[in-house]
Amino acid sequence: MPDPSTPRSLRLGVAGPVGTGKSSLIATVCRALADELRLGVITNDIYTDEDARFLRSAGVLEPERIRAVETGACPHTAIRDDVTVNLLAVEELERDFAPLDVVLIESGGDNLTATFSPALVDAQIFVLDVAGGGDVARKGGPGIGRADLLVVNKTDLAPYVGVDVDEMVADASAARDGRAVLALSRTDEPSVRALRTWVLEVLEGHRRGTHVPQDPGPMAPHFHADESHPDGGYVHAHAHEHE
Ligand SMILES: Nc1nc2c(ncn2[C@@H]2O[C@H](COP(=O)(O)OP(=O)(O)O)[C@@H](O)[C@H]2O)c(=O)[nH]1
Ligand SMILES: [Mg+2]
Repeated sequence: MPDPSTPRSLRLGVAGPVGTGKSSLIATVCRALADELRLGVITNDIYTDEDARFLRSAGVLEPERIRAVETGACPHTAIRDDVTVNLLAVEELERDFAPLDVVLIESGGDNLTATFSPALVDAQIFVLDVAGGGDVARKGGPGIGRADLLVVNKTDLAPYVGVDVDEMVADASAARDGRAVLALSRTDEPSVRALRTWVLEVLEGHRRGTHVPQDPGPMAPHFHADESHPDGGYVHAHAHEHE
């Protein structure tokens, strides 16, 4: 039986479009904190366990502490609308390696507007990269606007893609009403230390009971063109009731 006096792990979601560096960021967090915290990782891929295999091969955590959820189509659904498979995976991991301090959950990364449900995670990071263009932060969306932390990733590439990092961070900060924004590169030590500090602060708040999970809000209604519908697509609205 778990000790009821020990708070359960901090469940930390990492969302953002494919290729922005979510798996790499998780590897970076594990590398920075594995000596002092007990960590676990859940990945979400549509058809494969590629992210889990990448993280196991990075050697930053015992391979058994990294588990893959295969979501089938629509990976955003598994982190937002029906979180059952993810919750079961998190709870199993917490039970098998009790006590864990932090479980990192990587989203399938299919969509710029996908966010985690607060029923699944206590806090979430949204990851953009400079290669996606300097104006993407300005375009907004629930993750960019209201995730607990917005990461502008791969700043080492900025000179090659003609992006002004300071400007991108300023645009992002404006879109977030001052919520935290971090310019990150895995090759920039001070930025990795800042990420580590942020995770430790959120964990501290979670343990003290002062951290309040936020719901960034649902993604925009959208179509899947290949799904059969008389109008040529299936409206996939993810309707939620909000207070
Ligand atoms: N230059 C650079 N490349 C990075 C950085 N972080 C990740 N990448 C690369 O970006 C690509 C996508 O990273 P990955 O973590 O798999 O992205 P994910 O799809 O969001 O999980 C890979 O080729 C990584 O090596 C970074 O800080 N700098
Ligand atoms: Mg990944």
